[in-house]
Amino acid sequence: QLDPLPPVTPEFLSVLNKVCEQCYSDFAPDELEVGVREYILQDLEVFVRRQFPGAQLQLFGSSKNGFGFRQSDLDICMVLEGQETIDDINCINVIESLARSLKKHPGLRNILPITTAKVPIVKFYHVRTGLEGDISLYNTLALHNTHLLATYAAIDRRVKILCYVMKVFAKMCDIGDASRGSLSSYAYTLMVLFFLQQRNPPVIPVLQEIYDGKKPEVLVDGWNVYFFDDLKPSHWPHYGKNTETVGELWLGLLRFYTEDFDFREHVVCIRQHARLTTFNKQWTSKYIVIEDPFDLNHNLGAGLSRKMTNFIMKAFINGRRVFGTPIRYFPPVYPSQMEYF
Ligand code: 3AT
Ligand code: MG
Repeated sequence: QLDPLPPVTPEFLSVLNKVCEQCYSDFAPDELEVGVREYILQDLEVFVRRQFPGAQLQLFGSSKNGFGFRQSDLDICMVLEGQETIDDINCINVIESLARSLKKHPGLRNILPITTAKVPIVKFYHVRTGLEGDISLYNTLALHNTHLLATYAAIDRRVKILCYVMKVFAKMCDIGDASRGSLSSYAYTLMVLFFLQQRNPPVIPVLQEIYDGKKPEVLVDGWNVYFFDDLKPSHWPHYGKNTETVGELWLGLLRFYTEDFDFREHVVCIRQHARLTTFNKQWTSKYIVIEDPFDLNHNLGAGLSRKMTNFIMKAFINGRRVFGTPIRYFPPVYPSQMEYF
């Protein structure tokens, strides 16, 4: 049972909006930092090519999707020229030999190959910048979902700000670390995008549903990664119709996931506007179900325990109360764990 919220005044909404805007300006990296990431990538590529002559390195994740923080990790994908895919055994071999080679790089420390994970990686620490990073192999779907997120981020400034606010909220509530049993940043970003698609009028379209005639098919690892990536007002009838502020949308999001969205029944699914049910997907045993936009067999909530699910839902319920109850404006103070960024 949720407590009723007091009526929101225009003054309060303006405070809420300031808090959201401030959160974005406090954490968004500037152009210099973006350049540093590219520089590290180039340097690593040159180094790695001494052992793997055809190696190509690409950044993905939050270094590229528009929702990066100053201290976000460097997610790097490596492919070998002229080689389309890699099998599991070779993947582990390459990861191990890549790790041995990176240990000789003077600018890196804490080289650690992780070959038991679903996606094998080599982790590293870049001494001069203090950034952590990992290199995975042929993580092609992740490159495509990064591009999808970046395209949504470019449609409307509010998308970007809300995704930042959501990530900060998740880290502050300790519900944003998949390696510790909660959900990844990627999962929370999908929740924000889904909310913005379902808002009335919608803030963003469903890019995977915009095409003329038959849906184009672009297959990667057996999945269709097509989406419309050059949105103009003429492509979407709702363009510019939603004029809510970021503050209104943030409170709207917390209310949506605590008051309206029925987790038992529905799937968080950004690839179609029509509601997809947990029954359709045969995913009824989980309470939080988030479908990957390309790998349709992948539920990002699959690894959540019942306890963690409750913990996450409680964070949203508290968030609704805290952000839905008027207070005077004060600059946000982030707890010490925010040094993570
Ligand atoms: P941070 O700023 O690093 O927290 P991020 O978006 O970079 O946010 P991660 O570093 O956790 O998030 O993940 C890097 C990318 O890997 C993001 C997404 O393209 C892909 N990815 C992460 N988790 C999943 C997942 N469970 N399923 C599919 N792709 C994923
Ligand atoms: Mg990352």
